[in-house]
Amino acid sequence: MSEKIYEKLSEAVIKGDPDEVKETVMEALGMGIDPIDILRKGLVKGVKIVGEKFEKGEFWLPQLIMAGNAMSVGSDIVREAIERAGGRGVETIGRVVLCTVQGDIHDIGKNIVATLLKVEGFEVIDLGKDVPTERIVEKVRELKPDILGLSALLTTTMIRQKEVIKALEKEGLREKVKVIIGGAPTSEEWAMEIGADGWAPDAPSAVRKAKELLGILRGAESDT
Ligand code: B1M
Repeated sequence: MSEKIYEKLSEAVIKGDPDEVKETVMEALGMGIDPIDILRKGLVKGVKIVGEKFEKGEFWLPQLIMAGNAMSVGSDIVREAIERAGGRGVETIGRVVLCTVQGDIHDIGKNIVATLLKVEGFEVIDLGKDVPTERIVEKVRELKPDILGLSALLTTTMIRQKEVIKALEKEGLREKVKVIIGGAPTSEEWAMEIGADGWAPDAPSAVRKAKELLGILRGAESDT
């Protein structure tokens, strides 16, 4: 039964139909399906297929845009459901400043990371997308976060993650904040190469990594 709904979700994203996405996400939530599964097994699966088709030249930019919009509609509903279920109080376990780097307007994944961090008790200050390096550094100085999260979805923008770390070093701020990076083209190797403190392939791992870096979770537990 759930397999069918995941397929329906994925197809609605591929079609770029926000109404169908909305309707199906609501249906899935009504069935009691875990919001994270709705994302992973339904919406993300669909958007990945769209990305592959775009890469092969089977889909064009308008289809990518339509799928992106449909995905945003769906993930916004899922994020609200996750936040509602989380129901956290005012106490926070750490402050995170998060953004998508300059030149990059992909924010669906970054928004999911923000939601899960909030649900797990982090205070999240989301600077948005296409954020210039200077502004990120300025915000680190001003807000003194425990963690800085940098998302990049393009091979042409992941270099900005390196630029931010260099700029933090130059401003004497690098030792004051842990840096976590993520986004489809990034990797553990890239994180090590640029001197980040951590890398995460998806939103739940980003939460685990953040906790691990703040000593809330031990290394071994973080692998589970
Ligand atoms: Co774009 N796009 N796009 N796009 N787009 C990709 C990334 C691409 C891989 C598609 C492809 O060709 N296969 C390709 C990049 C190729 C490359 O760089 N090698 C691409 C391209 C080329 C482009 C344009 C250049 C197209 C053009 O204009 N010709 C353009 C660039 C615009 C710009 O940024 N300057 C563009 C535009 C767009 C849309 C606006 C239409 C739309 C984005 C809408 C939006 O974000 N609001 C869009 C979309 C939807 C995609 C794909 C299809 C899906 C991205 C997505 O939302 N995935 C994407 C293909 C793909 O990724 N397979 C593609 C779902 C999301 C939940 O996953 O973002 O990976 P993701 O986030 C995950 C993890 O990566 C991780 O956790 C998240 C949740 O689990 N994560 C972190 C992310 N950030 C993290 C941070 C962390 C930790 C983990 O710590 C801080």
